[in-house]
Amino acid sequence: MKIDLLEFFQHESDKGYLVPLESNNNIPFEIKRVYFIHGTSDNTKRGFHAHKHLQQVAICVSGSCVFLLDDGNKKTRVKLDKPNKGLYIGNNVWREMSDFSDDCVLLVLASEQYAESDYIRDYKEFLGCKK
Ligand code: T46
Repeated sequence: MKIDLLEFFQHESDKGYLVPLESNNNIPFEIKRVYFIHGTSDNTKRGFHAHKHLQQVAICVSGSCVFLLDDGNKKTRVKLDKPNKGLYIGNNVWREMSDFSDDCVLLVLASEQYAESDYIRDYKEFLGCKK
C-alpha cells in the first residue's frame, strides 16, 4: 500500500516546539496546496474517496483522528495523534477519516491544486480501477 508514517524532526527549546516542513525534503513531493480540517465532532466521518494522481501528507497539528486506508486488497487503520507525525498517502488509496477529537486540526499538504476530476468517490469504481 502506498502509505508511509513520517516522523518529523522538531526543534525543542524552553519556548516550545517548531516543526519545519519542506517540499522534496521531509515532505516527499513539491507542496502545491495546503488545507486544514477543524470543527469536526467525534461522530463525523469524512473522506470516502481515493485520488487518481494526488499525493498528500496529513498531520494532526492538534488533537487526533483515525484514517482507514484501503488499497483494494488490504485495509489498515492509522491514528494520528502527534503534531510531529505525518501520514503520507499516495495515489489510488481509499481513505476514510473518523474518531476526530474535539480539538482536532487536521493539516494536509498536497502535491497538486484542487481538482474534483482527480477524485474517485465511488467505492465500486475504485475497486474496478484495481483490476
Ligand atoms: C482528502 C482528505 C484527507 C476545495 O474546494 N478545495 C480543496 O482543496 C479541498 C480539499 C476541498 N474543497 C472542497 C470540495 C468540497 O466541496 O471542500 C469541500 C469538502 O471537501 P471533501 O468533502 O472532499 O473533504 P474530505 O474531508 O472528505 O476530504 C478531504 C480532501 O478533499 C481529500 O483530498 O484526501 O480530506
